[in-house]
Amino acid sequence: MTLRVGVIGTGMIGQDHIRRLTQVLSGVQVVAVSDIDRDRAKAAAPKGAEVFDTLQALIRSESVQAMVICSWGPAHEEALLECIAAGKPVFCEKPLVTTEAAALRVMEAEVAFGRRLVQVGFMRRFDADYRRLKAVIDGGTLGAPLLYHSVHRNASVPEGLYTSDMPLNDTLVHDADISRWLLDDEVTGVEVRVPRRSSRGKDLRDPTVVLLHMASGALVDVEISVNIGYGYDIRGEVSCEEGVAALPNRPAIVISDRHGIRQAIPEDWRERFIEAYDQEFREWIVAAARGTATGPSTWDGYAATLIADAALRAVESGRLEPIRMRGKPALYGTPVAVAA
Ligand code: NAD
Ligand code: ISE
Repeated sequence: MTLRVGVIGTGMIGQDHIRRLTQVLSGVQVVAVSDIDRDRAKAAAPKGAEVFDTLQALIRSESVQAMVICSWGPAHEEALLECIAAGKPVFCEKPLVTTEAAALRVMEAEVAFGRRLVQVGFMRRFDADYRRLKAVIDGGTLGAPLLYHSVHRNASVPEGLYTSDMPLNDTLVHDADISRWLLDDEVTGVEVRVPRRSSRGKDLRDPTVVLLHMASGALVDVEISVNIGYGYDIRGEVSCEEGVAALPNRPAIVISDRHGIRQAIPEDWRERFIEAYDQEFREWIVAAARGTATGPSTWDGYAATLIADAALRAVESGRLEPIRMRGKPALYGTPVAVAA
């Protein structure tokens, strides 16, 4: 069976996902697209796909069985609620939504529907290296995780489009999600420090250092640098009671020349996580064909939104900002225990 998919938002990642859905993966076909910029949607539409003027018409179309949302974060809620009302499985790029109230509305709609329909685009959970790192921690041979160091460096971000709050509500959400998933833990509070600013970022608050306080008592420090210049550099190291486990450097050709011995660094997220995005969609297609969703859930999107909100409060207050999550609905599995 071929899953017939509609895509909303045909910008940078929308186009990349259309490429993988049409040229890389099997069992799936992009039959419809939509973007507030109609010309962009037209240019991105694969051969034979219909271009819709409104997301409502696209989502309700009988030719569409499942949806992929790649519009800007503030536009996600409207599309998600339409998908849930239509009972259609939906892959939604991160962030799930941009406010706590919106996250709760989406969660309430999905819980009322009674089955998981939403998968959030936290692709690191599908990356082979992160999966191996998690297997080591879960295996228990290194003892309890105490500290996690997460480094998230972008070569650059689009000037004008990427605003000062985005290191915390757009970029940090990946580190927040991977920390919760790797440590099987929840975040209970957030601190933020802003060191000397990089002159490369002009008015941006860049870099930032974020400290996530976990329910178990473990601590996570995150470096967010979004104008590092040299490439897309993602690192992670977990310090446990009996040892340390770290993500490997990405395998790459080693060049030896008159400048020394070098390995290439990925240019951006498309290159670094190319296999992870492919795998997240492979797993999404299997679940969506069964009328449901797997992997990062609305609950995980809600948690990331609360963490981003707390980080934005913390950067203003200079204090530890607490996070209070709602009770976890049964639809999303077992709650995490909080340390006494
Ligand atoms: P982009 O600006 O290149 O593209 C967004 C597109 O959405 C634009 O074409 C815009 O016209 C369209 N759009 C906006 N509002 C819309 C609406 N209401 N209806 C229809 N179309 C609408 O941005 P991007 O970099 O492609 O990012 C899109 C989303 O993907 C964001 O949520 C971003 O955080 C996420 N993203 C995720 C990753 C990742 O690593 N998982 C990487 C990049 C972007
Ligand atoms: C972008 O939206 C992503 O999700 C990338 O993975 C991240 O590295 C980047 O900072 C975000 O802007």
